[in-house]
Amino acid sequence: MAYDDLRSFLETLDKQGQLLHIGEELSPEPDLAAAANAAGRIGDGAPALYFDNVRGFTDARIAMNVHGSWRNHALALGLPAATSVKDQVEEFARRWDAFPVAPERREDAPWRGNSLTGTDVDLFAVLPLFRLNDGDGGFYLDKAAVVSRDPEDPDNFGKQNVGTYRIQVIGRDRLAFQPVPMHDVAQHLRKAEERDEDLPIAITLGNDPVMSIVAGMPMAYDRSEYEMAGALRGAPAPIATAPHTGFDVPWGSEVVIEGVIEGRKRQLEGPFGEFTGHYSGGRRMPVIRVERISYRDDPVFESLYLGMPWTEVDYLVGPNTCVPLLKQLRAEFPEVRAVNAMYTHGLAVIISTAKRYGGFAKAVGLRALTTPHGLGYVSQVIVVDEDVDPFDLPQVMWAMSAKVNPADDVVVIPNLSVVELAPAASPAGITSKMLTDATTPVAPDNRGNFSTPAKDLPETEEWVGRLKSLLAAR
Ligand SMILES: [Mn+2]
Repeated sequence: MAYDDLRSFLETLDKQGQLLHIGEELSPEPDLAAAANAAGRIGDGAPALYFDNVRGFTDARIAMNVHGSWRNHALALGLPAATSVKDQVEEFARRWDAFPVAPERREDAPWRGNSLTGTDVDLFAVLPLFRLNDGDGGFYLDKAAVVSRDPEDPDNFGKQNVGTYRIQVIGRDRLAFQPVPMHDVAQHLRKAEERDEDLPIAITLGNDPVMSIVAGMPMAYDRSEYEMAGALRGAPAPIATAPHTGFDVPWGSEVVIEGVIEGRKRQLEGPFGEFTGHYSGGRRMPVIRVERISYRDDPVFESLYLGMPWTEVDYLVGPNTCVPLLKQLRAEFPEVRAVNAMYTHGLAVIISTAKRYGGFAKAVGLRALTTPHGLGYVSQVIVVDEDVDPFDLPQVMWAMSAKVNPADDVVVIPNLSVVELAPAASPAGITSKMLTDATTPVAPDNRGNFSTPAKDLPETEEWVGRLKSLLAAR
């Protein structure tokens, strides 16, 4: 089942009991964010939240926590709600192989129905804005799919990027924008600024659930997120031409905001409670001038609470970070079995791999640091044997405790790149990185006294079944 817009997905969530409509009158602050924060504290079955009675807003519809549980993430991929995390990641990896699936261009985008242009542009007239964490410096758009093109190669569909970045509303027609240097939009902006140009941009809000997943996915620079969305949906992604920029944007968006990043201009942005569980302070960031807003009738404003994990953002970017790392590593090392990059957007990553020869596991771990995602995130890598499930943390801790001789198996490399938001980096954007080889050494690496592994008995699996049926029959 492929959803063409947010609304059709919300209907399915509702039918599946995975959407909670809160109709009682609430305050925009702190109720909306506190409710979404609480959704992350009630367990893995948490529903999406839908609000339409918010004090001070006469006409607001707000959706939060749409991807904020494994049940909702499964439904977003068109899988049964009860699908396990492991099976969701495996199915995601299987669908990846269908890339590229060409998008389907449609003419009748519903957001063409309403627009504000020129001096009528007013973000506050369209969006029911509210703050998320109590130390935030303002209102944020934190779940947008942002479209930009390579100014040196604007007709290249693959280099057109769709990404999620943090965006602060700083005026009726002004936004501050954070392009992390490792992300594709930063390359677009750098090229535009080198040419002394503004960078046109389209910010789409309230998208179909797979679009939100691919917009946060670490893909190679020239790979199209729309073609990946088609692979994950199992159906071409519906796109339409944005009226002001001419960019390809999702057909089903609730709101499409178009304008330019003003070249060589910076303005204070922040603070903002981040996915790291810490605020990032105010910094000078690029500024967007909004020139047109298009929106559907009765637009739904989608937002996402983030802060101390786990919150919606961790569900949203968990599998979409694991699978690209797995595929990028396997392209050179087919021995790689699984990658768990679920922790703080992959600042820490666990990889399981078979080994060809002594030293091989360290090579796999080092390669993870130089994948597109590794350059900006992967700071700690733990490599485990092929029979350790990296998603099973007791097994990982067994490998850490039994297989590691710290002097030989822990490698620290100083002064590598990381997102400026990483709290432990020093200076911001620079960090040392640690590789822990928690695999059993193989020849010619003859270190340790590992002798024969004590594996589960051959009869154990049969006994698991027998014990389960004996228990069920009690
Ligand atoms: Mn891209």
